[in-house]
Amino acid sequence: MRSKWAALLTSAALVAALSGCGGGNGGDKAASSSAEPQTASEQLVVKASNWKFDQEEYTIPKDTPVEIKLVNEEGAHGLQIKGADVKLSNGKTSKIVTLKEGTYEMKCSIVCGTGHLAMTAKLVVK
Ligand SMILES: [Cu+2]
Repeated sequence: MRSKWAALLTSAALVAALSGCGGGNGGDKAASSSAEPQTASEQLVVKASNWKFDQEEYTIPKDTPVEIKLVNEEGAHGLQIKGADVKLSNGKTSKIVTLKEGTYEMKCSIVCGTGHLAMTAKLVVK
């Protein structure tokens, strides 16, 4: 029966190894970050390029933790959402927020060039 036990132990070790590295998103940072204990149930990706956001209007659900994520596809842009305490740029590209129903103004928060002032969009929360 020695070989059977060996097989059991081997598979147990394998399971432990697999579950050890697969868990959670951004596992290494989760432990040290206490500022944002929430877990987002939705994600909104906003893509920025010279000089616009990829949509004129974004919609997210109200009263729901949503991770707002900024992706710079071209150039260096920021994302600020008025009234939602969101200010993203290259140093910090995502934030989890829970917003009340309404329409929020989004704009670029970095003076990025000639089209900077045109970089606006709407965030509809409903
Ligand atoms: Cu800008």
